[in-house]
Amino acid sequence: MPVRLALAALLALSPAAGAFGAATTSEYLADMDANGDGKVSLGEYQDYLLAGFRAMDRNRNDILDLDEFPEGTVGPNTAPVTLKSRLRNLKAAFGRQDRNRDGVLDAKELGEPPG
Ligand SMILES: [Ca+2]
Ligand SMILES: [Ca+2]
Repeated sequence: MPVRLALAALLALSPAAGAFGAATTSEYLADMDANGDGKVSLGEYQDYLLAGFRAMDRNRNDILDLDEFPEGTVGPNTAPVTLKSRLRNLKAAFGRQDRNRDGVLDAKELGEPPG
């Protein structure tokens, strides 16, 4: 099976991956909001956005090695991505999106792109 098809199949199997097609911010929030309290905590945010990483990390070593990247996305400067660096980046993005700094994202904050 070509790599791209295999990846698409993996993403389709991942429950959260389909959520990227969520039509509205409130659907997006509901998909991320694992405990249903109407807000998205850092843990929920990271879990949701790591679904793609986990689907791509075929050998489950918490590193996306270059041979695990989708075909055609690896350039001369592409470096492997570690789970640790991905978590750090997501934490930084979460912090930028949490405009009122209360430690959670509400629907309004989710609807605004991180600035
Ligand atoms: Ca790996
Ligand atoms: Ca907030």
